[in-house]
Order: sequence, then structure tokens, then C-alpha cells
Amino acid sequence: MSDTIAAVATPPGRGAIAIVRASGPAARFIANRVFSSRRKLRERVATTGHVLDASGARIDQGLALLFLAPRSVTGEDVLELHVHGSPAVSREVLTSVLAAGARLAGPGEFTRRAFLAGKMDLSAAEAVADLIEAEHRSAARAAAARLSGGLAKTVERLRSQLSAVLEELAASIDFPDEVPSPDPPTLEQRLHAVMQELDALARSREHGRLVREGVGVALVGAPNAGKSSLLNALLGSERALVSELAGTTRDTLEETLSLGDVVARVIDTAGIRHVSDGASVVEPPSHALLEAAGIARARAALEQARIALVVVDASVPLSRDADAIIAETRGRERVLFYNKADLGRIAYDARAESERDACLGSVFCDEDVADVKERLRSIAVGSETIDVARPMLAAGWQLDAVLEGRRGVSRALDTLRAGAPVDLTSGDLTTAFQALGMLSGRDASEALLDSIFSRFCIGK
Ligand SMILES: Nc1nc2c(ncn2[C@@H]2O[C@H](COP(=O)(O)OP(=O)(O)OP(=O)(O)O)[C@@H](O)[C@H]2O)c(=O)[nH]1
Ligand SMILES: [Mg+2]
Repeated sequence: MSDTIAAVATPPGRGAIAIVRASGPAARFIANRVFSSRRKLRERVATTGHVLDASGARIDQGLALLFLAPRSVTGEDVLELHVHGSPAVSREVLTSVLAAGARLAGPGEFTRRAFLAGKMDLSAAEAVADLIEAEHRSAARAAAARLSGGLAKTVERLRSQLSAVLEELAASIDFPDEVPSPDPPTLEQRLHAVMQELDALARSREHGRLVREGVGVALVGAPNAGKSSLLNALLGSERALVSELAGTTRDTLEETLSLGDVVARVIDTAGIRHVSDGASVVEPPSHALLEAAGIARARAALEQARIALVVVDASVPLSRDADAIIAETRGRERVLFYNKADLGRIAYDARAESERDACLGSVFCDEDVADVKERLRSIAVGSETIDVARPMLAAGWQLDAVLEGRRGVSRALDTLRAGAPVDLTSGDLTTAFQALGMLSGRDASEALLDSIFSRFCIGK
């Protein structure tokens, strides 16, 4: 890692300031080349001066900050140039820094260097990516909790419990006369406790995923059932176009709805009906193609979403199209909302025995809308509450590592329960110990590092 990387660290566009950052052994040299000031640059002191281009001409007035290794984010020498927040200025400053000997950083390369320098563990690095991407508050809080190492601490505690067992086993093998081998029932208890914690961590993956990604909800139903009206009522704003004409919604429309501790990504869709039945519901007939395209999107959204929010017009007898969608979503996680109760409840009263999950209401009634929200939440989260401050697994690779660790411990337990000598467990326990090391990055492979850091933007 002998080269020096540089990038614009602030988001693209205009702002009060832009920061161009360089990290690596040439940072100090670059500072002398591209920054002129009356005072000499001192470590960790903001110095005013001018940023110069390769020919020595002034680009902008600004601040320079120098952090010397190892006291910097990356553990290397780091130069920060704070200039005026115009895209043209930051580009020119970056060009000048590159001309002075840096190369353009790849995505996440600053954070990767911080990780490699031991400034943060891998879960924390991943949490930085999440924090940047977090679109709502609880995701940001969960990422912040991981950044502070909640997960890593839990994992390290489990690892030290395993390593204590491994040391006792090794000692009893090496010095059989002095050190007695661990007592099997006690060992079994200790391993069982570790396994339970691993189980809890594995289960937290679902919550972690929920908080991070939200839950997908597809709003589907026959044309004119009131899907878009329901979306608006849920959001409390007139987001989607609503009209008394069937076929108002053509394209899918995604909005984020807060359900308390998690968010739903609700997709409003075009009314689904059998287009082959005859003319399009909207004229002229050439629009039939558009309608068909809208229905195809609605179907795709329904397929991808975890929860189906099916809206049925309760005030009229059940249409064939509504019936088909109800049948199609049976057995899935869904909320079946019979709407327009203010106008009548014919379809609701005639509903099939199998539709015990159905609810009746109107989008115009706040309580009914709140009830739909509560049903969505309880399907998404279940009866548990999500504690975002508890360590949660946020990525598939983390779950893989926990499961691999769990398998090792479980095999060791099998060995003990079969009455085999205790030292036969040490191979499996070593595997478990190493697998858990992946979580803090101690034993992470290059490929894993690549996939994590590629999620970052350049400059991070
Ligand atoms: N009386 C009454 N009218 C409703 C209710 N919900 C929706 N509507 C009306 O039903 C009509 C259709 O509503 P939309 O929300 O556009 O229906 P949609 O399912 O999105 O329709 P498409 O996008 O065409 O598939 C509008 O005139 C709404 O005002 C309700 O609970 N009661
Ligand atoms: Mg609509």
C-alpha cells in the first residue's frame, strides 16, 4: 500500500464547501506542491492559503488540514483541502492533487485503508456504508449502533469463550499429568450457551434486514378498487392520482411508509384485470397496449413484494378480476382490505370462508387506515419489538459466518453427547472460532473485502 489516493470527499453539486482528500505517503509532499500559505502547515491545524494548479496558478482560496500517520482516519498521512463548494473548483483541485502524484481512489478505498490499518472492524466498515445509504432514521440508528461495534463486541465475547475452551483442551493434551481435561457436562453447558447466543444472532438477521431494507408491499386489486386512494391515505398526502375512472394508475409508484420501527416500501400498481376480456377500460383502443404494460408491471411488483395489500371494492358484488386476485394471493403474507364500506358491504358479506384475514373499511376513515397499517406492521415484524440498539446482522455474509460458527459448535456438542473424548471437539471448535473471526474481519478473505468496499462511493 505504497501509493497515495485522492478523491472529492463531499457529495457532487454545489455547497458551501467541498473537501478534496488525499491519503498515503505522498500526502505531505502533495500539500507542499498544491497549497501555498504564509504559515507553514502544521499537523491538525487548519491553515488558510491558496490551492494551486499544476502550473502554480491559484485555483481557490481555502483551508488545508494535515493529519499525520497513524493519527488519521486511514492510519496514513492524510491531507484535506477545504475549498468553495462548486463542482468546477473541486474538480480542478482534484486534478491538481492527482498531478502532484496521487491516483484517483476507488470506491470505499479510504475506508478500506482504515480497516486494514486496524482503525475499524469489518462490521463497522459495512456500517459506514449503511449509514451513508440509510434513508430513514431507524436504519441510520441501527447502522450507528453497529459502527460503535455492538456486533463486534458480542462476537468477540463469544470468540473468547471458545478460545478459553480451546486453550483448556490444548493444555490438557500437552500436559495430561498436570492439567485435567475439561469436565464433559460443564463443557457441554458452556458450548450450549454459546450456541444459544449464535442462534439469537442468526435470528437478528431478519430484523437487521427489515430495518435496513424495509419491507416490500404491493398494493394490488382490480381497477378502481381504491388502491391509489389507500396509498394516499396511508401516507397522509395526495401522492398518487385518484379518479373515478378505472385505469387511472398506469405505472407503478413506490413510496416509503413508516410503520414505526420499520418502513414499508409500498408500490401502487395499475388495476389488474383480464385484458383479453374485450376492449380496454380506457379509450381509445390503442391504449390497450399501455394498459397491458401497466398490468405486467403490477404483476412483477406483486411477485417481488413480500406482502400483498389487496384492495377490493366491497360496495359491489365481487368482480371476476377481484376474485382472481384474491385467489392468487391466498396463502401469501397479505392484507385483504374490502374498501368503500361507506357505500356498502356486499362483496365483504359474500366472501369465502377461507378469507378470515379480510378486513372491511374505507380509505376515508382514519381508524380503518390505521388498522391497515397495524396489520402491515404485525405481518412484517411479528409481535416482537425491534431493538435497533441491539447487535443485528445486516448482511448475508455475516449470517453465513454465524451459521458456520454455529455448525462447528453444534458438531462439538454432538461429539460430547456421544460420549467421545473431549479433545475430539477441538477441530470443530477451531472452525467455529475462525468463522466468527470473519465478522470482525480478522480472517476475512480478499473477495469478501472487495464485495463490501465496492458498495461505497468514491471518496469514502
Ligand atoms: N365512497 C368511497 N369512494 C372511494 C373509497 N376509496 C376510493 N374511492 C373512490 O374510488 C375511485 C377510484 O379510486 P382510485 O384510488 O383511483 O382507485 P384505484 O384502485 O387506484 O384505480 P386504478 O388506478 O384505476 O386501478 C375514486 O373516485 C375514489 O375517490 C372509499 O372508501 N369510499
Ligand atoms: Mg390507482
